[in-house]
Amino acid sequence: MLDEVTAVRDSGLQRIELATSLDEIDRLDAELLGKKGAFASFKTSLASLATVDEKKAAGQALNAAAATITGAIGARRVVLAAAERTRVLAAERLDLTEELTAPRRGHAHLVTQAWERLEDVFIGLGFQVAEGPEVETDFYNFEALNMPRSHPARSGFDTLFTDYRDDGSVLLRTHTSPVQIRVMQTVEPPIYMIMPGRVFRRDTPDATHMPVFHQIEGLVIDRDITMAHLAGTIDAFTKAFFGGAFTSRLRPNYFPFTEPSAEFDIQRPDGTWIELGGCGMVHPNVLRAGGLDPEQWSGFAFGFGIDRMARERHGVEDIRDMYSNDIRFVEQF
Ligand code: FA5
Repeated sequence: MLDEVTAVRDSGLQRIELATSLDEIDRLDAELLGKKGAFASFKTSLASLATVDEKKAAGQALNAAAATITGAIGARRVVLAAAERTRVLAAERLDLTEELTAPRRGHAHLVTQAWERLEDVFIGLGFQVAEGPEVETDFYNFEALNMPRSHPARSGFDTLFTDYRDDGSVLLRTHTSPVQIRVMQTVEPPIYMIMPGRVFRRDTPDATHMPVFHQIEGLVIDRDITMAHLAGTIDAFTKAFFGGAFTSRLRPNYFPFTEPSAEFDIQRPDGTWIELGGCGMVHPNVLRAGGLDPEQWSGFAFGFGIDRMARERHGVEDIRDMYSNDIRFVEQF
């Protein structure tokens, strides 16, 4: 029996030393020292020894081996508990120095860059910048722009209405043209103003359309302003924004708030054309709605899509990509 005790003690000590977790130590503790463990069964078999001396010698050896095992388990527990604690602390540690040591620089969004560049170009041409509200009244978005309630051109703007007052009189502006009226009502001519901003339409997103997009409105009111001033301004702008290899043209069109009206296209260096916006001579009814006398003042207005310009300038195929929030796409510009 003494040999057996020694063998169990030695193999036990070895396994304790190799244990890598507190769970494993608990299992070994039960297996060796527990009520149904190896040492408990040795104790039971003491009774079967023949002489008192044998019992005494085996009992002492058993107690000594059990004490050795108990000590080894306790010591290994301390080591494993410390390792476990270090591991948990490392896993839960918040590395607050990370941002300081590896800063990542962001930059303005593609559309914001185009917006700011447009402002720079027009400020260089002598214009000032104004802005208006995104939630507008029917009066500013339609009525004052020569589109009374029954006007068929209203249906060309897929309007998003608010439920404020429930009569369709408060809406999300469908274009930046209402800011023309707000400017005329508050600024004494001569007026050389641009009005960039966000606009909303119930348009289904596709490669060239978004339901929320951006326009830049232009308004010039002075004495004896003609269509030639409009064409010259648009061409100067085209070259300043896109580069000297681009030209522009006006194509006859219809807008209720300008007469005559035109669509404004630019020609790429490869000879192809792309439509960027609308323009024309401010309609007398619009001047009147803005509180100006059409006999004294004349002017032109234009409205371009900023998103389409950003798309064109950077060769982006699908306007939706600019809003996908895919950092790999946005970081290219
Ligand atoms: C207008 O909104 C007129 N207010 C422009 C205007 C101003 C004409 C002043 C005359 C005088 P239109 O609906 O065509 O016009 O829109 C102008 C430009 O906005 C378009 O040429 C296009 O570049 C852009 N645009 C229109 N709808 C969308 C859309 N869903 N997504 C992105 N860009 C759009």
